[in-house]
Amino acid sequence: MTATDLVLHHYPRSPFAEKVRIAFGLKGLHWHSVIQPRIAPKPELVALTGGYRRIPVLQIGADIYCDTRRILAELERRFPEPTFYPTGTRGQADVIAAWADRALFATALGLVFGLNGDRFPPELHADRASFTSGKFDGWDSVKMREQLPALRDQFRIHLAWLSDWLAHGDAFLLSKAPSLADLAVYHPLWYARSNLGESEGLAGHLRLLAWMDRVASLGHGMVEDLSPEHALEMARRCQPAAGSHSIVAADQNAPFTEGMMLSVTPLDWGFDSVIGALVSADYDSIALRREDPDIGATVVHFPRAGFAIGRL
Ligand SMILES: N[C@@H](CCC(=O)N[C@@H](CS)C(=O)NCC(=O)O)C(=O)O
Repeated sequence: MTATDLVLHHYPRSPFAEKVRIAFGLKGLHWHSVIQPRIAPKPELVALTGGYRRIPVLQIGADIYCDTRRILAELERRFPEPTFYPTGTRGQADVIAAWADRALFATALGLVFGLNGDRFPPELHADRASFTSGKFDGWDSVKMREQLPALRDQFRIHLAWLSDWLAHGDAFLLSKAPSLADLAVYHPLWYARSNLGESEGLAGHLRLLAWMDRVASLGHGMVEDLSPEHALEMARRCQPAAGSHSIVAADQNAPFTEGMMLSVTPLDWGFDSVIGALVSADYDSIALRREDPDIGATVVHFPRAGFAIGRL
């Protein structure tokens, strides 16, 4: 393995991980798969991130990319062709992704847990209840089931919007070629379809199902398994890449200076903060450097959309 190899920390049933796996397929990339646990604790993941436990996480040497928004931005930077943004789709694709990653995902998740909640182990419910700090009805199966009629309504509306949209006749949502919008809209529907089949309205949307099959056929790229120990060893052996070290000095909140200690915390769920010294920041990305007693220095990269930055 080399310092620029792509290592994805994930687990098979994670919808957000599926977004990245399909992104690998779209770009035809070779990557290494590290399977992480579905519930905390995740010692071999947080050693790399400094506390962030969400899935997926992309590791390239000692650079650690958190959140699919930041992961896809990095893949686009390193492997620009084929692009996630066919001509004219930047901006549109980002707005659609923000809707799909929150509203569409939350509806699909609510439906799966509302219908199948009893089949998931109690440890998963307990973990997700603390992970979401009381959102989603405290992850209580009975309360989640009570939400089903409302969630079904919402899901059917979402499906109808998407199906109407595809009436334009192009193969993908924003153009003849796939874009980031397709990846983002696909993963919650993949999650619903793989857990619930085509009930809950999908069966009535043949155009949408055909589009899902087209996205699925992008595949997952070329994948090789890797153990968590090997991934940690990789981080130990590598130095974080120097990068461009650009810092937006006149930030809207307060000036940023290289090396200042900051925290970065998700705004939606999984509110674990990562603390580190500022390496770089621009309008939609921020990177912190931290030292782990076992693996040494890592730089942890986040998007700014959906994250709060705190000054220590
Ligand atoms: N906005 C994040 C969301 C990530 C997320 O919520 N992932 C889920 C799995 S699909 C998660 O981490 N769940 C808790 C866990 O797996 O520990 C992203 O785009 O990566």
